[in-house]
Amino acid sequence: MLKETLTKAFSDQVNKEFYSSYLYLAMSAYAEQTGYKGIANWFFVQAQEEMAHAIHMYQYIMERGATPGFGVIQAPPTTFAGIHDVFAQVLTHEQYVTESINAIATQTMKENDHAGYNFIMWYVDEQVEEEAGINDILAKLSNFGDDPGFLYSLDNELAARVFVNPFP
Ligand code: OFO
Repeated sequence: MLKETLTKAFSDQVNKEFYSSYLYLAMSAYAEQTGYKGIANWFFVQAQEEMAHAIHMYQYIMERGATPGFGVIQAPPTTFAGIHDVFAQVLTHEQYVTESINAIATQTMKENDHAGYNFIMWYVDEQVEEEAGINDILAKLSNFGDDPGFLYSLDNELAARVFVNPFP
């Protein structure tokens, strides 16, 4: 059975994953309302992924015989200072999530919970991928973000993203 301390850590993380989903939905709405339908799609897919993370982690707590804790999910910001600002805020948020996931990994090691460690390592890798993807978009925005032609092609590129359930 998952220890109480780890149950709390995993439950808090479930809340953060739900918040991430909510944040990306707000970003999707902003992008759509400012005319970037492809970027809105990218955020919508991201919101679905975060929801999948939350549910996956919730199910893991249950599978380990523990009772998940529930809390308030904070309201996300809804106004942004442009597309570059949105992605800059995504990076800051994902760095915060990475720290949180790493702290859980450390805690599972300290508490000798090998199964929990194994579970959370998927998320450690996932955060590396997520940060790399955002850094890539941010680098392009820094280099070419003032060019409307680039923003048009970025919007088209991000329109192609499709949700694939990471835990089928
Ligand atoms: Fe759940 O991966 Fe980002 O936050």
